Amino acid sequence: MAKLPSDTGVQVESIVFPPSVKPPGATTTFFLGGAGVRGLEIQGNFVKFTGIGVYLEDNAVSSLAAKWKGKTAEELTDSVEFFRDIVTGPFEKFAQVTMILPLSGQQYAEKVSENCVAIWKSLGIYTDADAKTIDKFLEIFKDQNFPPGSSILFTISPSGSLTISFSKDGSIPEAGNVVLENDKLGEAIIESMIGKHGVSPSAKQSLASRLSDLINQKANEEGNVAKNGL
Ligand code: HCC
Repeated sequence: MAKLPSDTGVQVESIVFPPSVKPPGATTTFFLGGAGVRGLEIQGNFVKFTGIGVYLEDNAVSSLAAKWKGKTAEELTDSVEFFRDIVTGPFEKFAQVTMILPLSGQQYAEKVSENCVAIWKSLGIYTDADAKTIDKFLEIFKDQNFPPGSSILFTISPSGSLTISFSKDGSIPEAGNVVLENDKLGEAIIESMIGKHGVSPSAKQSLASRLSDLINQKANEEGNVAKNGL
C-alpha cells in the first residue's frame, strides 16, 4: 500500500519535523499535519527565520473529512474555510516553531502579538481582556532567547487552554512551561501561522497536500468497509 503522509516527516531547511510527536500537556501522540518555512522579504531577499510544524490530534482527520473529502490539495490550499476549520476544529493542535536564525523572545512575541491583535480586530472581537492576555504573553517571552535550533511549542486544546513550552535543541519536553487559560489566544496563534493571512504559505501548502491524502484515504477505507465489510 502507498505510504501515507502520516508516516513521513517533513524537512524544512535543516529542521526535521517527525511524523508524530507527543506534545507537552497532551496524553496522546499527534500526527504531522504539515510544515513549512516562515520568512520575510528583506531588501529583495527572502530571509528564512523559522520553520513551523503543525501537528493535529488523530481525530482531526475524520472531523475534517466530513466536509473536505474529495477535494484536491490545490482546492484545499486555496480555501480560506479549510484552514479556518483546522484552526477552529474540535481537536487539539500543536505547533512547533524552530529557529533558523536567532531571535530574541521579545522579537518573536511582538510579531506574534501584532498578528493576533490584527486578527481579533479584523473579526471585531478584540477586548480589554485580550489586551491583558497579550501583556501576559509578552511577559512570558521577555527574558527568553532563541538561538538557531531552539523551539517554541504551543499546545492548543479546543477547551481553551494554551500550553507554551521552550526547547533548546528541538526535542519535545514532557511538561509545558506555562499554561494560559484563554480560549482565543491559542486559536489566534495558529490562525496567524496558517490562516487567511498566515505567515507560512509553505506550511499551508504542506497541510493541504498531506491532509487531502489522509482525508481521501480515509474516505476510501470507509467506502471499503461499507462495500466489503472490511
Ligand atoms: C506569527 C508571526 C511570526 C512567527 C510565527 C507566528 C514567526 C516569527 C518570525 O511563528 C520573526 C521573524 C523576524 C522577526 C521576528 C519574528 O515565526 O524580526 O504569527
